[in-house]
Amino acid sequence: MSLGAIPGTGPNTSPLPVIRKSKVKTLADLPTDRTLVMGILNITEDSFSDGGEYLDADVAIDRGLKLLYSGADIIDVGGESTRPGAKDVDPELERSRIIPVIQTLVKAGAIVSVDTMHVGTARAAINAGAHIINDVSGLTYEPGMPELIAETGVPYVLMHRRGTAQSMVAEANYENVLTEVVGELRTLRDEFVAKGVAPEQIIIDPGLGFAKDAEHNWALLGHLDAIEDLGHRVLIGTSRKRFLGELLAESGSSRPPLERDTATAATTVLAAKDQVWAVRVHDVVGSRDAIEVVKAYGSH
Ligand code: PMM
Repeated sequence: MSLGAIPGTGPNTSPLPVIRKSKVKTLADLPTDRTLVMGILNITEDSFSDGGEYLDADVAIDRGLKLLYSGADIIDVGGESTRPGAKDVDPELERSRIIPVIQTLVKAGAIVSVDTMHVGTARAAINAGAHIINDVSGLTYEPGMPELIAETGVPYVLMHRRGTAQSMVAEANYENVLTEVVGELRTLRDEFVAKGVAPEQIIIDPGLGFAKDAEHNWALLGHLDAIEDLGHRVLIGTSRKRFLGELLAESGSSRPPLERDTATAATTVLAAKDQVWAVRVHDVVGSRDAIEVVKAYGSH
C-alpha cells in the first residue's frame, strides 16, 4: 500500500473502507472522555497471533492504515517479538522493519507508538516522527533509556516484566502478585523520575502475560485501581493472550489466538469501566465498539 492510497494524499480514491477515522493530529488532541484504543502492528516473524504476516513494508503499512481507519487512536508498531522464548532481534534489523512504516503512518496522520526495548531504536523512531515509546523490558531496561526519554520529553510506557523473553516464564512466582507488581513498578517509576523523566510522561502497564500466569493476570485485571493509584495513565494489554485461550479451552485445547477477540473486547469493557487510559488490541473495531457501550452506559 502506498501513500497514494491514503485519502487526500494521492490521485486515487482509497480502496480501504473507513469505519471510523480519528481526526486527531497531535497527542494533545487525543480524547480524554473515554478509554483509547491502541491498534497492534507487529512487523515480526514470530509474534504469537500475527507473526510473519506484516514483514513486508507495504503489507505492514496497509495493516496500519486499516487499523487507523477502523478507529485506532494510536498505532503501536513493533519489530521484535516479545513472547516467551522469542529470539532477540538485532536492533538494526528491527529499525529497518519499522522506520519506513512509522514514517508513512505519521505522514498519514496516525499517532504512533513504538514497541521497542532498544535505546537506539527508540531514538530513531522518535526522529522518524513516533509519538510514544512502549518499552516492555520492565526490570531489565537498557541503560540510557531514562535519559533518552527525559531528553526527548515523549510519553513512555513503563511496563512490568521480570526477566527476559527467555527467562520470564520461570520468574512468574509471587506471594502477592498485586503488591509485588505495584511495588516493582513504583521502584522503576522512581528510577525514571530520578533521571529526569517527568511523571506526566509515564504511562504504567502491569504487563499481563509477562512473567505472569493466568491467575496473576486475573488478579491484576481485577484490581486495576491499585495500579491507577500510582498516579499515572494506565495501559492494559490482554489482546488474544494465552490466559483468554485457557479460559475458553474446550476438551483440553486452548481457544486459538484468532478466536479470542470477543473475550478481548469483554476485557476492554472491564478496563474502560475502570477508566484505564488505553487498551492495546488487535481487533480495533471490537474494542472501540465496547468502549462506546461503556461510555453510553456511564452517561445515563
Ligand atoms: N503485550 C505484547 C507486546 N507489547 N506492550 C505493552 N505495553 N503491553 C502489553 O501487554 C504488550 C506489549 C505481546 O502481545 P503481541 O505479541 O500480540 O504484540
